Amino acid sequence: MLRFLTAGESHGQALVVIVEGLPAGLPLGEDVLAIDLARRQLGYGRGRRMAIERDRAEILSGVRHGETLGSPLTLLIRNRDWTNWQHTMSVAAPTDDLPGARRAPVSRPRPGHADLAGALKYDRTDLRDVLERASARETAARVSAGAVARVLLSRFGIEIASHVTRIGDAHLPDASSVTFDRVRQLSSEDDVRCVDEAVAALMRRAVDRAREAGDTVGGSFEVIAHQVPAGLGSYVQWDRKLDGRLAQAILSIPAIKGMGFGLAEAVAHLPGSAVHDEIVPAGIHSSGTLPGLSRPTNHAGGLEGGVTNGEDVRATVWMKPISTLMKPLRSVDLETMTEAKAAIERSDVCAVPAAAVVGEAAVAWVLAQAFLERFGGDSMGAVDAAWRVWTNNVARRTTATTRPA
Ligand code: EPS
Repeated sequence: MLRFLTAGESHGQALVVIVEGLPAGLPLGEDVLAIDLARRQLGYGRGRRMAIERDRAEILSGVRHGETLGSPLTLLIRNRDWTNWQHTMSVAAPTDDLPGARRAPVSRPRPGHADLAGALKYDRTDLRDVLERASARETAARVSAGAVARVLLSRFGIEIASHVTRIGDAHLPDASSVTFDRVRQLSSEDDVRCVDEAVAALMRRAVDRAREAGDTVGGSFEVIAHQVPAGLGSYVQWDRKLDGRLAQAILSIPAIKGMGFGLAEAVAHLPGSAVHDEIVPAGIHSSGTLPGLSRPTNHAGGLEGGVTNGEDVRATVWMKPISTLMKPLRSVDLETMTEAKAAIERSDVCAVPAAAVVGEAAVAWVLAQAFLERFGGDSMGAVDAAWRVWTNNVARRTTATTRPA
């Protein structure tokens, strides 16, 4: 079973990830992990923290001479900001010589953040004890795990990309018509990652307006996984359905409030004939990964019955505006139980482009899990062999010329 856990506070020393269940023999190095970590740091509307950090995952275990060993992989992402927080975030109990926090305790929960619910749940009075772990900083750890998953998937031709479809009132008129190839062409240095330059300019303006108003702005993005084999996930049990598993991974990203596959919410008002994707014999080109078959549309977003169907997996995701407002909303000071403005922490005005990169990591992770459930083994040699059997079988089943008369 492929699994990972993360640890680390936003202003603690580091984030740590332990990944277990990788087959031995997968080529892996730190440079490839750095690519997605750098992409996550970008984005028009990001705050000052991103100017401090240069996220890089160090591999502490599980790899030798450039290949995985089958043993747990440990990744360490140091927080450069730690030097400014070592007293406030000190592990040791405060003493007379070192009185601990240099920053005042946080007592005014931000509406929309985990502050209030977390303080009650863990019985903490300084909300910093909650917000440090609830912070979206933790997504750097998830992105490094997702980058490992991406390395595995890319060996079998599976690619994942994302694009921003809305920021505030600026949106693409028809995101579903955007092809994977167009999304793949987006530069990793693009600060909005929208396929339409005119819409991107409006998106930047929406962020500027929010910043000037002391406000924040949300949006939406789409993650597309390309060349996904059919048959990942299963319809036989509720918790094996891959759409449900992808949704769990995506909805657990901070500030994500909803998502849908393919047509998403439009399935609620269109007739069945306009929703379901016809199946036709392929000419020279099949639409997805099934030779001999083609789907003229992909409204299902690559999943039918909770199982991948060979088309691109397409997930649209909605992100709320970040909850730290420079013009704060009303809250209650939990020390005095009197009305007060919510606390202000350093934050971002908009993190939709960054969240899209985290969304890619979530999709990569779940697909890699499902891939190894289907084709897994202790070594990459075993995985490669299982994959060859599958691709031969699919070709035999779906190509008319090879079928017996
Ligand atoms: C983030 C790091 C955080 C925030 C942001 C995302 O750093 P800091 O709290 O030091 O500014 O910039 O987190 C939030 C907006 C949030 O609400 O938690 C990161 O690394 O992505």
